[in-house]
Amino acid sequence: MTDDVSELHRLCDVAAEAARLAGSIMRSSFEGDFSFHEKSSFKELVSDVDLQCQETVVGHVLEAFPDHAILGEESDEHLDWRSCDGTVWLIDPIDGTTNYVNGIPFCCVSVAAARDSKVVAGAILDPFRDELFTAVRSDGAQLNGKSISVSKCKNLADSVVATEIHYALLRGRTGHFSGFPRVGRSVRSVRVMGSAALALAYVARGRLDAYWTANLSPWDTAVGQLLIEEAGGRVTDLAGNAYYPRNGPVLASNGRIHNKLLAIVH
Ligand code: 2AM
Ligand code: CA
Repeated sequence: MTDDVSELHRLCDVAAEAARLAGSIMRSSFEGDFSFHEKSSFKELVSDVDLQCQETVVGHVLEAFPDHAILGEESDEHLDWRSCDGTVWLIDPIDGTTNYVNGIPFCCVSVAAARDSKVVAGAILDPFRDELFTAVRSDGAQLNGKSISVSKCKNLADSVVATEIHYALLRGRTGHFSGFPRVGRSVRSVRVMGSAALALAYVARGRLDAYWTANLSPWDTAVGQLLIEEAGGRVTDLAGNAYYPRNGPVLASNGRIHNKLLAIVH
């Protein structure tokens, strides 16, 4: 292992440790008496548990690397992570907050480390199934320490894909919905999971063949994109252009059905 790779593994280990700390808060507070409120609209919630998890993750990362920069979903300021010098961490303390608040145990914590405008290592933890997805750039993707790869599905008719719905509707992005019936008719089934990061991890693991949506944020996709690419899949915008974690649409797949989906998603 070169120094460089071992350095990236160190980032991955710290991401995984931070995710485990947040995961244990998520589990112990689940169905408990926490409070939550709306953010910019009635469709976006943040709970006390999100804030506690973010504080814990940030605390752990900064203890290990005091001079690194932080972009967290629940931070007051959202810096442009690609213009940061050195290492920047992209943190989603609970991805799937609406699921969490409703007592639906499908959500995760996502912690990524990026350098030179690229995500280089990260971890997604599903604390309810004890599934830890990890990836290191150019060194593969793993689930609980075992290598994972995307599905082999080649035909849309055999594929199971996932998406999100609500934000697109509110912002008048009806284009997402004009593509929806075409996708629905072409694939075996469409799922709405409610946690983008965990759905992306499922694409990397081959449980879903693809995932697309009209609008996500950088912390939603940072680890998921790396997992999928390291597991042999492909991530682009909805026009097939190169993707990096940002505010906007995304199409992630096993690669084999990517072009067929691109042709019908928008
Ligand atoms: P969150 O739970 O961390 O807010 C379905 O709700 C998915 O969309 C979740 O992954 C959710 O992340 C994400 N999401 C929620 N609000 C969003 C927003 N305003 N923009 C983009 N993605 C959002
Ligand atoms: Ca999120």
